[in-house]
Amino acid sequence: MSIPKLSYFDFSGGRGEPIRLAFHLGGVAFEDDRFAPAAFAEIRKTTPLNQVPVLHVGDSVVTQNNAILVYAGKLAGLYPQDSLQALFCDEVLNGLEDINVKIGATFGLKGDELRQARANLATEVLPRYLRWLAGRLESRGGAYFADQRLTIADLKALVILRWISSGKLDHIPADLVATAAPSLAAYMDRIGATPGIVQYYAARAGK
Ligand SMILES: N[C@@H](CCC(=O)N[C@@H](CS)C(=O)NCC(=O)O)C(=O)O
Repeated sequence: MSIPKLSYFDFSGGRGEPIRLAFHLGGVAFEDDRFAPAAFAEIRKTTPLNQVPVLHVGDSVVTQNNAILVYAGKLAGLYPQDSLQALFCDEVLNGLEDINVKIGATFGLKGDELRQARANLATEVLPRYLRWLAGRLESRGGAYFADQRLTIADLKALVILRWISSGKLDHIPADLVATAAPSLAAYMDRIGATPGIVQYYAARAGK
């Protein structure tokens, strides 16, 4: 079978990025098919649900980023083999996906509508999820979300926490993670300092 091909936007974030990180960290060969956001209107016409990411594997074109991420995590050795630890990992993946959906629902809004929707995210919705994540992390020992080691849950958490903290989301304060869940901010910095992750972004700098 040929190597899997992941099609996603050419930026270092979003639903495709944890999948890229998992393949990279696991040394799994894959085709990193990136396209400019401006090309999405055309590319989406070719995908099963008019969405990305999609993974081309064998004769199949597979949708749903968490399912693809679990597959990548299994190939990369970054997904728990123990069923209970896998459950803990999946719970965090799906909670994080809720965050993607809730922030995504505010894209396209403008003016006061955007301000209000983002204020609701910043004051209620995101702090609730961030505190929940911090609680989960603490209950698993404080270092990782599952399996007492780096898993795909940590990769997805890193990507989303960095996004929330980027200052690029209008009306979402860049210090939201630090103020709502300080332990999660420290966790984000620690996971981000994982040598393979640092090396990945160093290699991507300037591309
Ligand atoms: N349920 C899908 C959602 C994928 C999704 O919404 N992707 C965004 C880009 S990150 C997209 O393609 N949006 C266009 C649309 O939904 O029309 C998944 O989990 O992968």
